[in-house]
Amino acid sequence: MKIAMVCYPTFGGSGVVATELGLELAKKGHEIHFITYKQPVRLSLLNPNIYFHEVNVPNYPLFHYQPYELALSSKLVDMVKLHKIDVLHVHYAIPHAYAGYMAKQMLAEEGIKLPMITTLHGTDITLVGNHPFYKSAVTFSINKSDFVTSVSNSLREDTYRLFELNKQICVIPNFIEITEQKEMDKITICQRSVLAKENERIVTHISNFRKVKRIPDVVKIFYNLQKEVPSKLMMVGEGPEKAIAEKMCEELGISDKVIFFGNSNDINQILKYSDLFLLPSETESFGLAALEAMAFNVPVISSNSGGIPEVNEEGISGYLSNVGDTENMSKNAIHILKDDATLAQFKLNAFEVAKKFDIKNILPLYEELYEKALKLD
Ligand code: GMT
Repeated sequence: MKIAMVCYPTFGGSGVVATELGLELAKKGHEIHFITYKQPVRLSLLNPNIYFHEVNVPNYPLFHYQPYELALSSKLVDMVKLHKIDVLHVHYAIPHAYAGYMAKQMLAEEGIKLPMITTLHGTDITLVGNHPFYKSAVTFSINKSDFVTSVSNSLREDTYRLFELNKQICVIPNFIEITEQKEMDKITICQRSVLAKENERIVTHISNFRKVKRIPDVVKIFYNLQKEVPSKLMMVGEGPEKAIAEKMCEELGISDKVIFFGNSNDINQILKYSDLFLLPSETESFGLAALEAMAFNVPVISSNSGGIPEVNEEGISGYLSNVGDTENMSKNAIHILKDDATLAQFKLNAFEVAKKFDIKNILPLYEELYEKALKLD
């Protein structure tokens, strides 16, 4: 099949999911065309069957806002005709489903059929899409998609609750490529000693440092934890809350125990040495970052909101607490890290739970959907 993938190319879950899905489909012989404004961060163009088409939005001074949707829908029309694309798969509804629908309509005028699948990822529904300024257009474009998927049951429920939809939403959970232990051992770019002393535990948080991630909670949990268990905190990512976290660490006198990496392409190296992952988010449709950690044997301390309970299993792969209950989160973190035997058990469990989301189990669900889309009249 020839599939066009539209996504956000930056660091962030939906772009990562789209990229990994495209790469895996390409390995199976499908031809994948990424259409977006920049090469997605995890996309290597050296893979056979992978193509990247950049959407250019010329800067015209008359416009206060440059019309990205227009440029994207035009590019889609051109690429579909040029490469004879069979199916369009858009990730994150805003504005991709809307631009996709416009492309579909333009192509229909020329007698070209383009079935469209929209995958809802989270904030496109729960935070941004739900805003009154966007709601009508988001509702319209979801209803006009041929198939709609969501990355968790929780997100499906939220979508039905927040929008008036006449479409069925099919849940296809996010996935992970499972790296076996011997493969993990081969990751040697960075030494553990660069991150922490031998007697220190390594605690990690990875995100885009937005308000929804409750970054101050990450710092509070770590502050309580390091009083009981010698440890270091790895803060990976960039975003508006990063400066707040740096200031908090300084005020709490723990700056020497916290490393701020910024955006990193070496997440695997950091996760390989991590003992605990913190995800105290306000809401999270899935929590891909937590799953990525679990696949590296890292247990998770998280909030119990949104789709996180579908990924992090209470008392098995980690613990879940009410949003903002940093005392409970700290207590649970200390419990996991206090002795080696407990930590070893949680590490094993985290990996076992992560295996349920092995890409090998999830990919066929998407392929089935593409097949169905091809058969649409
Ligand atoms: O978390 C973000 O703010 C980024 C956002 C994205 O689209 O990149 O993440 C959402 O999609 C991810 C992939 O499906 C999910 O794992 C995240 O839980 C979800 N974020 C939220 O719901 C806040």
